[in-house]
Amino acid sequence: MNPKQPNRRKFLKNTAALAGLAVGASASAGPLAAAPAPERIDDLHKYGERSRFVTSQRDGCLCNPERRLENEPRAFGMKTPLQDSVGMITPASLHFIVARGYEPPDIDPQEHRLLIHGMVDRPLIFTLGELKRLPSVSRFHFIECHGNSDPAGAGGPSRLAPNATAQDTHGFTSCSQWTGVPLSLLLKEAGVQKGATWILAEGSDAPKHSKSIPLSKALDDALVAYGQNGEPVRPQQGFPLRLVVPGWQGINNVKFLSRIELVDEPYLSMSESTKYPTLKLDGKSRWFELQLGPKSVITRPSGGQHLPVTGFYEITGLAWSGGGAVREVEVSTDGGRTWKDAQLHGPIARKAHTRFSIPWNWNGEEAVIQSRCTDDEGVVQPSFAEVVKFRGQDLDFFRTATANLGDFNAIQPWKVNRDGSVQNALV
Ligand SMILES: Nc1nc2c(c(=O)[nH]1)N[C@H]1C(S)=C(S)[C@@H](COP(=O)(O)O)O[C@H]1N2
Ligand SMILES: [Mo]
Repeated sequence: MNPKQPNRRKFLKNTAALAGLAVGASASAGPLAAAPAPERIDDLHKYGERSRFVTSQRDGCLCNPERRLENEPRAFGMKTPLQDSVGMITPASLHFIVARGYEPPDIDPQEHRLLIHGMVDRPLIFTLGELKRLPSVSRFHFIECHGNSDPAGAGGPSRLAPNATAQDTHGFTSCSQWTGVPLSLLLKEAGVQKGATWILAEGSDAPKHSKSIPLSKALDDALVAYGQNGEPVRPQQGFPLRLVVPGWQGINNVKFLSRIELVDEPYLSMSESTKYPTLKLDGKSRWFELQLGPKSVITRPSGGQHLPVTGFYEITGLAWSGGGAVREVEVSTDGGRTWKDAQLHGPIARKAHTRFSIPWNWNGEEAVIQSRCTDDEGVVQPSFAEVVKFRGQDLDFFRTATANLGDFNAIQPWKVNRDGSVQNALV
């Protein structure tokens, strides 16, 4: 045994910050896999795949476990592994999925049509080819389910669990670059009639998911998207056409978009009433509060991760808001007593995920780390205590609620324990 070994180990520990750089550790490539078969190599040259060592994946849950109608499959949700994310874009394969229990329809884009009708001068039918001839825009936007990060209802148990990951707590948000035609352009072509105040957007999946959206929003920045991160929108995200309604609750972003009707009142269609837990006919629910508030979450270090040594770490995460661009993100490493400005990584796009980071030296003591987003409109992300107070609820309410409340945007604290483990510290 080499007597110098223990000292060397100690040295490594103490200079943990630069351990990866300072030592000429034996850089082994590890075991090599057998080369793929020639046909497989040809395929990979044509359409790539990620390394077999990268295993990050979506994770599933049943959003509403009880069936409400006969013959209705259970709605399902698959969450994005935010804890593994880098940058601001979600790869399409990892974009979260919320579906009414049905697999994406197998739509032939040649056959697909978009109908615009109702209170218009000229009802129009567009093929995909016709839409692609029109002037296009590409914009970064997040899509977030209003149930994301909600500790109430079905999301509760895993959301509140000490071992919850950022995927468990915040995985119902993703960000893509969407390419398509501004809806305002299509509506102008059709000629919106006086008196029309809402649109009803409908998809062509089995339950014909539909949603009423105020005309003002439709004319403002809604997008009829056929592209996602440089390729056609994926089936799980609404191939071949989806509505993108920037910064508003996910439910508005109708996938497999096939019909837009101009109407003079909201329709409260089946998917936006019976399937929409926020809307309960109890006289107290907040209807038509559609814009999502400022939110952020530290993705590294985050729940379930582990800090192997003391010393330097970059704290990094994502911030976003339906209120526009992210103006500022502050980070606290002392349980919210003091806050420091994090660095925002560009491009900082409106109603898009924004990556932030801040350097941190972990001294080995217990630490509670959290982030706080302020958006363009000056709205600041609230603490859990503030949300509870504002809504007139208590913690038990969150533990026992049977439905998501929605729009829960409280600050997410993670606790770093002395042994380097990181856990959910929301409650
Ligand atoms: N056609 C259709 N559009 C839909 C849905 C659906 O089930 N069918 N789910 C809605 C809900 S509730 C959300 S949160 C978003 C999720 O979009 P994603 O699955 O692309 O992440 O799509 C919305 N649009
Ligand atoms: Mo949703």
